Formats: sequence, C-alpha cells, structure tokens
Amino acid sequence: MDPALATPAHHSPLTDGHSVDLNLSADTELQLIARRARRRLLRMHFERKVGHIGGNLSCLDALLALHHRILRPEDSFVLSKGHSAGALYITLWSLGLLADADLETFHAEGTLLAGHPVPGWHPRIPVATGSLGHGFPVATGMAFARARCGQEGRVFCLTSDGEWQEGSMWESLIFAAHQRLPNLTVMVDLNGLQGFGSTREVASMEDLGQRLAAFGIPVLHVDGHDHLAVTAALRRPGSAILVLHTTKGAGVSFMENRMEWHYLPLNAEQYAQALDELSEDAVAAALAAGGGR
Ligand SMILES: Cc1ncc(C[n+]2csc(CCOP(=O)(O)OP(=O)(O)O)c2C)c(N)n1
Ligand SMILES: [Mg+2]
Repeated sequence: MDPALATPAHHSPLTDGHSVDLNLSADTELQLIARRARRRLLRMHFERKVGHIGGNLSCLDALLALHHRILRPEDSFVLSKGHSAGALYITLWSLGLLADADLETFHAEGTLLAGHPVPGWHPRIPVATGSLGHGFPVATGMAFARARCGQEGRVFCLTSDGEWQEGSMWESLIFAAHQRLPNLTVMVDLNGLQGFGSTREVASMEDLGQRLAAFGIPVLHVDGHDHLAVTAALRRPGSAILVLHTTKGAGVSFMENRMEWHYLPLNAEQYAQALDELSEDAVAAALAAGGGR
C-alpha cells in the first residue's frame, strides 16, 4: 500500500463521535467514514426538509478522498456544482473542521451553511457557487494567477456533468489548455442525470470524456465511488481532468439513478429506510463481503 495512505496511529477524529478501528486499512477507514458521512448528510437534509440529495451522494466519495487524502493548506478547492454544498459541509465535518452545531444551521435563515456555498468564512470555501458554469472559470483564473506568480499549491474543482452544457465551461477549458496550466485538476461528476432527465436526453455531450480529451489535457476515467482510485488519480502531478463515473443517489437503493431525487426531500419513512441501509450492521456486512461505499 502507498505509505501516504496509511491509517494514522491514533484514534481518528474523522467520524460522528465514534473512533475508527486503528488496524483498518486506509481504504476501509474511508469507507466507514463515507457511510457515516452519508448518514449525517441524510439527517441534515431530512431535518431541514431540503433536496439536492442525489447529486450530493454522487460526489461525496470524491470529496472525502480529496479532502482527507490530498488537500494541503496551500491548495484550493472550488465546488463548481454548488448545489452539493451539503456534501462539502459533511466532508468538513468528517475532518472535524465543522461541528454538529454548525450542521444544525444548514439552510437556516442567515446561516453561513447555505444551500449553496457562501464564500470567505472557511478556508475550504473560497468562492460563491451555485450558478452552474461559474466555479470552474473562477478555479481556472485562480490556477492561472498562481502559475503566473510562481506560487505553490494546486487548484481542484468539482463540476457536474449537466454543468458542461454551460458555454462558460468550454471557454475556460480553451483558456486552461492554451495556457498549459500546470496546477489545475478538474473533476466531472458523471452521474448521467441532470434536473429534467438524463444528460443524454436533454442535450447529449457524449462522449464527454472524448470531447474533453480533445483539448489536450490528460483525461482519466475513474470509478467516482472508489476512494483509492480517486485518491490515486488526484495524486497525479500536473493538470488533469478526472471523469468520475458515479451514480446519482449512490448508497441509498431507492434513490440510485432516479431523477426525482435531484429535488425531493426525505419523508420520515424514506429516511428510516435509508438509515437502515447505511447502518453499522450493513457497513460491516458490506465490508465483510468485500463491498465498498
Ligand atoms: C446557471 C444555472 N442554471 C440552472 C440551475 C438550477 N440547477 C441546479 S442543479 C441543476 C442540474 C443538476 O444536474 P447536474 O448539473 O448534472 O448536477 P448533479 O447531477 O451532479 O446534481 C440545475 C439545472 C443552476 N443552479 N444554475
Ligand atoms: Mg448530473
């Protein structure tokens, strides 16, 4: 195993009050963290009666891999698919960078933990996003400025697949490719669904990976729910585009690949069923069977 992935030699603070078994492999540790993160994310959305759950679940594993394994203080991250702010807050909570009391203010009047990121109050939330097609251009500018000024640090950006229907994304890609930026990693959450159907039905960009590759920046295809694969791809030096093959609603059977879970809040029965599927017992069974997520 990559030594950089080794489990810390003390109790991990990365969970919802439980400590992680010290002998677990780093991969298993992240799987457990991801299960707990899913449960906390669902609770947060259930308590506030808000949606956007499907797209939060599709990118949560990549966010966990990035924030737990890759990001250094000199790096920056931009959540271009700002409607997945919940997954970012939960990721920061899983690192002990946000508290339960913070999460309880999610979507509340006047909160900093809004449904789309409010910038500037947390070092890992540098940019206001939510209007799709906005974050990636900003991330490109940040990477350009760093490269120009000879500054350390990489810029990471998470985009959605529907977002690539925005013209500003392609303008930025033209710029990034032309400038041969050395420090920009863009992830595409390729879950195949957007607000009103599949991306294929609404405005097909297939094969998106090939289209992106035409710009000359290396494109890597990764299982977006495989923490080790995502970590390895993110660790690659230089600029790259990571096409994350994901499932919208990943981890909750009745949400997976269902467009309506872009919008729906959970009712009490659905919440109970989802928690059942993500229970500690279910985690143990899945790990024993060699399963992920
Ligand atoms: C410019 C803009 N238009 C419309 C919206 C409303 N909106 C929010 S999410 C979304 C689409 C969701 O699909 P996708 O972009 O693929 O995200 P994911 O599947 O990851 O949730 C839309 C249209 C928006 N946020 N910004
Ligand atoms: Mg999508």
